[in-house]
Amino acid sequence: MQLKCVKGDSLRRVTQTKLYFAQMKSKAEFGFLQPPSSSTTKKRNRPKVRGRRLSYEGVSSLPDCVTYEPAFLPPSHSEQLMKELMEVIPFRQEEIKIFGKLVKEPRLCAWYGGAYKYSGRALKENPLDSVPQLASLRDRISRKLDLDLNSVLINLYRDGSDYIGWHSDDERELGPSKDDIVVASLSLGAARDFRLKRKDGAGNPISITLESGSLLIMRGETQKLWKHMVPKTKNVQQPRINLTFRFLHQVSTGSPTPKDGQTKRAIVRT
Ligand SMILES: O=C(O)CCC(=O)C(=O)O
Repeated sequence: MQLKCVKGDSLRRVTQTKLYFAQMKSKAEFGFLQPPSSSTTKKRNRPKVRGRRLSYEGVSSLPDCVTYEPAFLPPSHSEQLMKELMEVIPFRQEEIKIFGKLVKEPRLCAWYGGAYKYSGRALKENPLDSVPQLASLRDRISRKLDLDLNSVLINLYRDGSDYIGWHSDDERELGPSKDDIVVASLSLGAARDFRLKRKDGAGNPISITLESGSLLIMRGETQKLWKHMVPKTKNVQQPRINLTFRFLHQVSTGSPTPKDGQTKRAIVRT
């Protein structure tokens, strides 16, 4: 099995992850990818955010600008896709700048799309169409949303100790407009909690469990008004892949700015 561009601890954990997959392969069964969702939301494990107990009301409490489809892909498709992406995507552990200091991201990632900058890191253009599995997902989700998504940030959480902290995806290159940033988030593998909290501190944070094969769509003012995160957990030992499909303005190529919050074929596909 070929490993690309990872070092030290990352290499060890990716190797373990890949070994894990190889073992499962030999059992010819990926049923383990069905999430132990109840264990991730046990009452005693509910964390606090600034002293407040998180709400676990689930899907019904999501804001209007966020929708959740638990079974966008059937289990057999999700399992096959997870295996294939583990083989073909050259996941790397990147460094980002936080308060002027370079730190390793607590997960691995890969970028496919035009050039993009976030957290002080410049992501180079990398054609999404070079990976047929990604192109096919992009097309399917784009048709669903009637919007041409043209990029994807892929996160690999090797186990429950990998996470992503509070943030919003509000970079100016994202769209189709600044008041309607669309992020379509597909989850594969281990189920993980996903949290949302208002930037103005109003209300309780919300937490839902993102199942394998699920599609969470954030749009409208989600990125303007809310932050989101995937916390660490001791209850998850299996890997998870998350693909966040985005609409990226190709600023440098002078692509037209979309009108009315919708754009069709406005972006030159990478
Ligand atoms: O893994 C997830 O579900 C969230 C990923 C995310 O927030 C991001 O890539 O910006």
